[in-house]
Amino acid sequence: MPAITNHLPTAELQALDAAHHMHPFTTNDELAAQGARIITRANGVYLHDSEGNEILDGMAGLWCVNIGYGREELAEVAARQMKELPYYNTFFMTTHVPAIALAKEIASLAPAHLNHVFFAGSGSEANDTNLRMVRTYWAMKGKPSKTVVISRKNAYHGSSVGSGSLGGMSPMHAQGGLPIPDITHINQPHWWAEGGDATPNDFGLACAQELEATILAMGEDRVAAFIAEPIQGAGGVIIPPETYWPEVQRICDKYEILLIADEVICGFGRTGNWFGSETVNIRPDIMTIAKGLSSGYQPIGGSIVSDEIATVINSGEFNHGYTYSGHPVAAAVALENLRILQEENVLDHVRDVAAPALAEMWNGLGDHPLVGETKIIGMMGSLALTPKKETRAKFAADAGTAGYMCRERSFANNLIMRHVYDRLIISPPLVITPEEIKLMGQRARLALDEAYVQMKDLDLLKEAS
Ligand code: PXG
Repeated sequence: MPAITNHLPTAELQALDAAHHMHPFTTNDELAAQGARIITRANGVYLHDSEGNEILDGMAGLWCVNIGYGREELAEVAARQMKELPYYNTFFMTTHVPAIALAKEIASLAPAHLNHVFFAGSGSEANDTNLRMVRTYWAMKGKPSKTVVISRKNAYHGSSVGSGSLGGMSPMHAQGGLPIPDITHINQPHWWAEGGDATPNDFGLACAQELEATILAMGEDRVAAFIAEPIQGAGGVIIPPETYWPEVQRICDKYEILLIADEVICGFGRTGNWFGSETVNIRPDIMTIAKGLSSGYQPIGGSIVSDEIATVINSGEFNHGYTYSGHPVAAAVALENLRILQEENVLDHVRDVAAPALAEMWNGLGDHPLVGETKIIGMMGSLALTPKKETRAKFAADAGTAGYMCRERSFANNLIMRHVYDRLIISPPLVITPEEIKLMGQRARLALDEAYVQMKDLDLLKEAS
């Protein structure tokens, strides 16, 4: 079989890709017509493509390459582990050193009452675990009617049937029969888009109190858990008003509803602490982890579980698990990633250097005529595009048109930013330097300027009526 190498011409690779490769969250016919961008290698915060471009990765891959690309140590650990023990499972009374060591390390980094890890291969799988685990927990405690999980509209918890149901993305629910029963969604604390005339703090409180109203309407004997990202990522980096989380915590405590914090994006330094739960000061019963756990170098996820839940679950058999739960190579690589994060004081770099520089750059874009608000916490930021800041107006054009144009101009200027409808978002590697952040700012502003001119020419700066 001939090898497919990086040295094939771009057009040939694109044709092969279009012929055989179905991409996630993509209109594949459109992609085939345009030709996919082919990433060939990466180092630090830079990606390289098959056309020789060097692209600043403002998204750390998909919010995951926290330590940056090209760390040889992780490759070496993977090679060593593959030679020693490439695979064994953790079912049927067996274990291995990488899974033991990683579980212990995660427990030492997590809040004091979270000391137990159930491994998965991804964030989606981990959230499927959580769904089954919280229902099983209540059943084992003699309360089998507590099956409902409350989540939020526009949340992202993964793409499997369970995690996609937990998520609140309506285009996902529209395909394949989601959500499954006994999952319900309340409003998100997205003041810019949905806060109307309320102050952010009043709106945050009202959103949290919708949780209480939902619990009371269903009866607390029906509700197992509330799941949420401390800061919504894929939904558009939505940072809730400061009134939101304390009220949610109060409500979960009052009605004994388990709190699942989905830390897949927020975990491992993204918000400036080890976990987003620390940043927003909540006390979850379970945390979902993936992405930054291995900085994306290996697929691995998991659930960090409280002592109380683990005690109950461990008293019986939990009929659940994945072939690759605690995969030795993935676990060894994740452990090396955690070593680097700690020994190189990456969280200090975030808090003292990178996050302040990123905030200054990002907030500096607030004076651009397309930008309504800038929001940033730690190393994740968003900005709202609007034709009129004063009224938080939407564009007359279809939602996402402006966002797409800015994203496209950003790519054209060798900066990866994402758009979620008409919000632009960033989430760069945590190790990014002030110089690289400056370059990011220059490219982001150029993208906004170019998109503004295009939109003006196409008469797209009109407000929705
Ligand atoms: N929870 C959260 C909070 C996530 O952000 C998942 C769970 C699922 O993880 P896996 O490993 O199964 O993908 C995620 C994933 C985007 C984007 O475009 C975001 C994610 C995945 C793909 C695309 O923002 N987040």
